[in-house]
Amino acid sequence: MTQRFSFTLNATDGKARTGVIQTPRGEIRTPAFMPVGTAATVKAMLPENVRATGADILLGNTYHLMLRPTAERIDRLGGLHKFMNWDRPILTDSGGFQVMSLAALRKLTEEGVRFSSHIDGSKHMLSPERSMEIQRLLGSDIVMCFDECPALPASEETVAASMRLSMRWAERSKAAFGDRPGHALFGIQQGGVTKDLRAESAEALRAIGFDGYAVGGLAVGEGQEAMFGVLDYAPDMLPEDKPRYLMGVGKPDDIVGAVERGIDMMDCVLPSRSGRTGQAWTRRGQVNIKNARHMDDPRPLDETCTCPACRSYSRAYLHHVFRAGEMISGMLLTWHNLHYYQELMQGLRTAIAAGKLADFVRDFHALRAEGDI
Ligand code: PRF
Ligand code: ZN
Repeated sequence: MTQRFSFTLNATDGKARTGVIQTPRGEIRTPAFMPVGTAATVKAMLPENVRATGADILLGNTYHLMLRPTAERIDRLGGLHKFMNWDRPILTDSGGFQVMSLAALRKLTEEGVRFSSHIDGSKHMLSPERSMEIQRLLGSDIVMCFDECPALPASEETVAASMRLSMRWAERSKAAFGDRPGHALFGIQQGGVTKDLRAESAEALRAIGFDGYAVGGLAVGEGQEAMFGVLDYAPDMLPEDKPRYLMGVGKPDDIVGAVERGIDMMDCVLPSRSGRTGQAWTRRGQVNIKNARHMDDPRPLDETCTCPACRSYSRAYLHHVFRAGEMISGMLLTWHNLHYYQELMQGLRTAIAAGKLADFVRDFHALRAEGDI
């Protein structure tokens, strides 16, 4: 029999958890970081190189792919995995969040959202039913419910009305998704920074029943302290035996704080995007390779890192190719950043399994406090 979708918890340390999500396309070790492959590519990286950094799963986007090259075309070409040459699991976001941040002329109704493409102005519609259809055509392994995520700060009435709409859409998403063995559907909790609304949302999602549960609506302008405030209680409201996914987070210290609070999965454009703008992330924090202090520096970005950028190139070279606008700059820094993120996740998994997360987190913060040298 084919492997179905399942989640096994192997160990906990405080609220932190480590385990494995089994899918027909392979295992996802948790806590997991998912590199973002919005347009059917993790920018500047070959899929085999993304895998070499330690990624078990990628994230793809309904919004971008429905506009270009379209979900129907990807389906005719054999699905997203074949199209982009990545045969491991793919999670797809449902589109609502991206419509609200990228599309022009959005019109939101109970039915869904009508919008104009940010690429060519053409008119489109997304609804729970259409989002489920697109994610099915793409061949997504983990499908996200269609939701709406208000930017913060917003009034409590606005957040409550939006959350309740998302919960009605969650029910429609589940009905439209149907029964698809080996594929998972995740619900998305909303409710901003209001505990009662988070509880109401979690209750609504649990009543519908999902294969996993996301904490949505965070990292949208509230700041780390407020986000951690919500994460102090929100994951506990979700079923213990299902994966918990924090959407769109974050910086390395956000990731560590989220894992300490019981989050199992995360995604963020940060390591890939900042690699293309000359920002590197290391054990000692952020390094701006554009800075003139690197111009004559023969040392690697991080002497303990085993990525190709650190094994074979100096800071002086990385600085030079960035300044010269050479494509290898984005390639090397993206590779380093994704390698660093995956090494951080492996460190967290190992520490949780050993019951030594507190020591790991102390060392993580201590080295960053020293800064780049
Ligand atoms: N909902 C969806 N995608 C998202 C978010 C959300 O709330 C966020 C919030 N950080 C990022 N991506 N569907
Ligand atoms: Zn490196």
